Amino acid sequence: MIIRRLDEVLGTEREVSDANWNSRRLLLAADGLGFSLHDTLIRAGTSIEMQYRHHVEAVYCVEGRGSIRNLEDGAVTEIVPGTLYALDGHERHLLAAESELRLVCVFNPALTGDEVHDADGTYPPTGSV
Ligand code: 9YT
Repeated sequence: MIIRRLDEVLGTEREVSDANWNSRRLLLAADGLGFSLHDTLIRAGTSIEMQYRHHVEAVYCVEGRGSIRNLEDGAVTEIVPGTLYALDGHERHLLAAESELRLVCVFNPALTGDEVHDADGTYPPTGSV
């Protein structure tokens, strides 16, 4: 069994940031579960265009307010605490944070650790970082 607390991750290599987000990676590939699990903060007022070409991702909002636009079909969904979205089709999407969003993110395959978005808003295939 793995027991881990957020404060053990903060300030370590499991805490990865870019200009718009701060991802606290509680579970990674090395933990051997087949998925990674992140407690992620999205900065208020930012919009991030992404497409995870090599992963599926589930995102569950626990704090904040924003929206997601599916750029494949234009559909916009409000995000409030209790909202889940799952990118089961590698959809290109735009995530907008009206206030700071706190999101629980699950990736399959698991991220290995230090992935950040490339210019296309994607992460490399697992094993190539
Ligand atoms: C929701 C989302 O994909 N945000 C970007 C950061 C990413 N989820 C991560 O690595 O935690």
